[in-house]
Amino acid sequence: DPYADDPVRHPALKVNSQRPFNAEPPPELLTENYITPNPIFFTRNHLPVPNLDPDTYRLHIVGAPGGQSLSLSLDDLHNFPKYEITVTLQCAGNRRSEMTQVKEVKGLEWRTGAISTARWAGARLCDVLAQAGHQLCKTEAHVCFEGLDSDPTGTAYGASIPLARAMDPEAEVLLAYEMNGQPLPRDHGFPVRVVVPGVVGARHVKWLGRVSVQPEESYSHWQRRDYKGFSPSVDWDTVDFDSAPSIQELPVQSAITEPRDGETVESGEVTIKGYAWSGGGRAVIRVDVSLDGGLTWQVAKLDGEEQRPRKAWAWRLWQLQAPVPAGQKELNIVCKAVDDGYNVQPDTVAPIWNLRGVLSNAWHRVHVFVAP
Ligand code: MTE
Ligand code: MO
Repeated sequence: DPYADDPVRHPALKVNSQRPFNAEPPPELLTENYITPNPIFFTRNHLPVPNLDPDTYRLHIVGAPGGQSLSLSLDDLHNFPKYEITVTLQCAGNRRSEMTQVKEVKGLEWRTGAISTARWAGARLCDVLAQAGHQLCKTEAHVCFEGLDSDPTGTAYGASIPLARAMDPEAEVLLAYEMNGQPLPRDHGFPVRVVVPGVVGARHVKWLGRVSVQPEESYSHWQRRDYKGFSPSVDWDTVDFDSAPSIQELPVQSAITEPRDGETVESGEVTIKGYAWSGGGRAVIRVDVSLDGGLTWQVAKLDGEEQRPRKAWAWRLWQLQAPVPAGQKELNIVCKAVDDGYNVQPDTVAPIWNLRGVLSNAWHRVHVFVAP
């Protein structure tokens, strides 16, 4: 069993798949803390977790023509200036289970928990690439990442991001060796992973082994044949993966974490909690909440760290305390977020349905009963 050596996991996690391990925290735990504690941070593995020795670990950086290739130990990486930033990571498949309700999709049944937030610390990718002789270039180029996890045929997990993002100091792409002040846990990429703020989880390659700069995107299955969006009309017989760009920045997202669907709430006052986040460093400027299925709206209070313009890498948690309208037996609670580009979430799932069930960001709806 190639998974026999996987680490022990926290019992509160809701497991979507045991081998490879995929799990999310229950919603009420997810928004209990602005920074997600490491043991309940959602986990998305495609392969067995490699067991890497930090003393012999080397990160290979392929040098630029005229530059030099680097073979970096963990100590070497610590010798680069250290940066620490708060970044929310979201899987492209977060909330996929709501797409399944419209029509079957291929993928893990994530509910609202394939998203978490941590303080990540490490070296900046741009500093490491510069040492290997890389510079911004006028022609198209991509930075390709390879993981040290691999399938029985030896194929490793891989992904890429545009060189322009990798070289931009303002984009703050990290080669992270710490998560919330601790060495990375094994499930989250020990000893080194990529953190690409504002970009879909799939590009944050864990157990990083190799970095190279190439004229084209990574040839990895997960870059080219997965993590792309399509029209609702496209099915598995007609899909042409080369026709769509790889997902990089994600659209604006929000979800209700309390109360839970089907719960009974007290009459009088109800407290509604959730999270909101947008890709590309776009800040969440507002979350609207409805108790009547979207007929009338109230503005929620945003909690969490203030955000830097164009560098809003982390989510906002939000809450609303609202009187339960007298005589109501049920509430149809809805939330929707707005980012600083005034991008909004679509109101329903059907028009954004896609065969892989990615980019599921319709208004989140929770139906509850009011105690008599
Ligand atoms: N990196 C490697 N090497 N192998 C993987 O399976 N999964 C990716 C990404 N990096 C993956 C990987 C996907 S799809 C996501 S959403 C994030 O890691 C999840 O990161 P987490 O498990 O730390 O939450
Ligand atoms: Mo993912």
